[in-house]
Amino acid sequence: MAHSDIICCISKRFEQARESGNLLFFPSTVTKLPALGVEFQIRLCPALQKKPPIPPPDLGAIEADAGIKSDRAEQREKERHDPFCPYDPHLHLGDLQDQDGAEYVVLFNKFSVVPNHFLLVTKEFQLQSSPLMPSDLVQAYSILIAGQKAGQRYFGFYNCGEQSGASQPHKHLQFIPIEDDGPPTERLARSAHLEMADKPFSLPQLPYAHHIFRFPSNLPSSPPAKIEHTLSTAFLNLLDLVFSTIRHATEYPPGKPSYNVILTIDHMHLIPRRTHEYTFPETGETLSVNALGYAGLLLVKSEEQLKAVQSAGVGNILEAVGLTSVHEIQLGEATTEV
Ligand code: B4P
Repeated sequence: MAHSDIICCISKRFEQARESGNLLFFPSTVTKLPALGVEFQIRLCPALQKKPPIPPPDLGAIEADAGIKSDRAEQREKERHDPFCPYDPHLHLGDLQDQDGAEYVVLFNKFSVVPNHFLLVTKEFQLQSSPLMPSDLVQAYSILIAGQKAGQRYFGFYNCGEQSGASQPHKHLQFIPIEDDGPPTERLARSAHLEMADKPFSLPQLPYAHHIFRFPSNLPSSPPAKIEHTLSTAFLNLLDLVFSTIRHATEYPPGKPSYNVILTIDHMHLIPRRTHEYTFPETGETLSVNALGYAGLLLVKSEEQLKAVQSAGVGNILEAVGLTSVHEIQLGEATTEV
């Protein structure tokens, strides 16, 4: 299937899936919160408190089994609860395959807070804690290009590792439509003036560690081999910086590093993560943060949580669940015109 076929009827198919009752849509309201030189969006969705529970996957055991790579381990993996295999056919948008044979299914998010939120899932089970492969990146970017050509803009994100905010261990990237020129932190990245166009950079006004790469402006119309090379090189360079940031961090949790990825037509952002949730000091309540938080889109499930976020400050929350920005180990620092 072509990427454009996934995009073309998405709104109609979203409504069909919703009407069938197989896709659950949770209404929400958005509060804009100016912080760190940009307007963050805090989405309040009380209805999510009634989201049906999904059996928690045994992440530790799955990682251990993947390390063993025996037939028995593979069988055990398959037997565990995996919402993407087998997937719900009512949520199925199509299949994608790249020239090297890597296969994917595209599914609507079953628990949608924004319309047309969909997932790119590896057909065979792969670990969510594994890095993005060139084929993952190319498929994701091709979806963004198809959206752009159809006049529908999306951005992609990937929650990698136990502390990243991911809840499902089967490898999947997610896509959310962008209403305007956002998401918010992408707006900041776009306004950055770079001394060296082909080097990773960070934004001085953001207190948390993050690493961004700007793609050449002609990338969407470049030959496939150039797209693959650019995306893969960018990812590896940014991942190196994530590992380097983590090595400099004190008290980083043991185990595989966790990080978030945000992919737009113009940039790739990687954000190292220390922990998946923020604990409000006054109440001890927690707030889960995934890649969307670092895109500038936080999700809260009650008015109290919204007030608590406003009082704690978005920058403090993102710094606490990520790592403190250490500019001297970064290759480049941008100056922004905001
Ligand atoms: P993960 O990477 O594992 O985790 P997540 O997006 O943080 O979602 P989580 O499941 O932790 O939900 P949460 O209450 O925090 O992604 C797994 C994805 O698979 C999720 O999108 C999940 O809904 C989806 N899924 C699970 N079972 C499925 C099935 N059987 N078939 C198809 N898809 C399935 O957040 C609730 C929802 O709000 C999530 O969808 C989340 O992505 C979304 N969300 C979070 N912040 C948001 C924001 N600021 N704006 C809009 N949406 C937001």
